[in-house]
Amino acid sequence: MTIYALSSGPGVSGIAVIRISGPETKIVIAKMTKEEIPLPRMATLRKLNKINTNELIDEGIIIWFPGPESYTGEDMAEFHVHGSRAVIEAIHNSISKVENCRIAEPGEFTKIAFQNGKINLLKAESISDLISSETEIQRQQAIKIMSGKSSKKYNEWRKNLLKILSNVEAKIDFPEENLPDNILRDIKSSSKKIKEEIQKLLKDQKVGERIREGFKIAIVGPTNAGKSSLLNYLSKRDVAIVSEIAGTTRDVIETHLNIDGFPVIISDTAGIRESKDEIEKKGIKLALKSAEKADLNIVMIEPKSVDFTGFLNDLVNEKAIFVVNKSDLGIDNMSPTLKKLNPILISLKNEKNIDELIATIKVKLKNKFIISDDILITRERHRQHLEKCVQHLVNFENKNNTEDFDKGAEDLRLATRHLGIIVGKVDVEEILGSIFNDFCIGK
Ligand SMILES: Nc1nc2c(ncn2[C@@H]2O[C@H](COP(=O)(O)OP(=O)(O)O)[C@@H](O)[C@H]2O)c(=O)[nH]1
Ligand SMILES: [Mg+2]
Repeated sequence: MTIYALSSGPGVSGIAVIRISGPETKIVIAKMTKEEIPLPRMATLRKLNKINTNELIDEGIIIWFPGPESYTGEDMAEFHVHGSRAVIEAIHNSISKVENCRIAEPGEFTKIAFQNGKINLLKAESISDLISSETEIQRQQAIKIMSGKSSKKYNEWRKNLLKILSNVEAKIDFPEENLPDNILRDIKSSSKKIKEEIQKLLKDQKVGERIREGFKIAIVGPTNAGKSSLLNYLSKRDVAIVSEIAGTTRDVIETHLNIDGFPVIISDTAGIRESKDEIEKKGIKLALKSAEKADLNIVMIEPKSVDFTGFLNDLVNEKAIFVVNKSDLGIDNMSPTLKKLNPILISLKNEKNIDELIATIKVKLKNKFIISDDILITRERHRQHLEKCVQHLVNFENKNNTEDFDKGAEDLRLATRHLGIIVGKVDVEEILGSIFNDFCIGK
């Protein structure tokens, strides 16, 4: 089967790139150009005609990539044509008339590249991350994974575990030959070393996932403090309704921001107070949940409504920034409890001191995003397999008896398998769908 799709972004553009991959690629080129196939990897100007009628569609560049030296490993071609909807549609239409050609599914080019051993699973995922990266730090992270340091580490752990496994299996196969004590000790200490390295990686504060998904900030506090006003100010548009009527915000309203290259998802929440209104009560519950899930809470209060006996007290922790809004109304006597929290005094009305708040947010973000290691866990999928790998290694360590060796071998096999799944070195059909479906068509 040969697949084709628009690989450049949708919409009108100067140039659009249509990619074709599969055994019929050469036939498509021949039928549409009625000329000889261009030299491999040489940008070649050609007229593209409708198949069957020979009517000229457009003139463009064709690049012919004979397999296996191509992205997918199959025969491939790129048509660089003028980026109008009509041109793209006419070309798609013509290719579809060639037997065995069909439009590609989302992520299918990359899936074929993976299936043909051109890239591993981590690289496939990082290509998807790079395509969807919106901020500088997301791009840096995706390119880091693409360069393969994480895969190298996972493969190295896996290789070492396989070596241990072969020693253990030798013991099972030839029980009469006593393994020297030092080999037994070596087996244990190398598996322990790998386990500890993975555990260290797992204690990463989820930086990689945060960068990929966005750092969560919740604006919480009592009603009417100016939470929705802050969200609107930060996102530079009216996302949330601002009103002097207390209890206006009920749903959690999220917007995505780029703060100094850091991806942030900021959410405005319902003001917290005692309420009899069922819907408002639901909103308050959601607000408290958002605060709990967030990486950072901006706790907004106004000078009049500072009561630390209730929920505010629960929000005092290291992920909170306390902000007193409406400083334009005058702040006479701050309570000692509030003073201790070093609140930032701002006025959204007069746009006073908001710079300081943003600077504080940035410092907190930077502290959370410090990456000391090149190896990053960027997806929950990787974390889960690493955690399972550790579990099996712990099980292996707990088998002290040589009679337990065949069970120990199974522990090691499972541990290895989980590392293999991350890079795609085992039978992974079942997880492929979920990964490549995240792609858009043409990738
Ligand atoms: N005087 C003054 N009023 C403000 C300030 N910020 C917001 N407000 C007003 O306070 C009311 C409540 O604001 P809102 O953002 O809806 O608060 P929320 O309930 O916490 O979301 C609105 O009438 C705003 O115009 C400020 O800095 N000073
Ligand atoms: Mg509000």
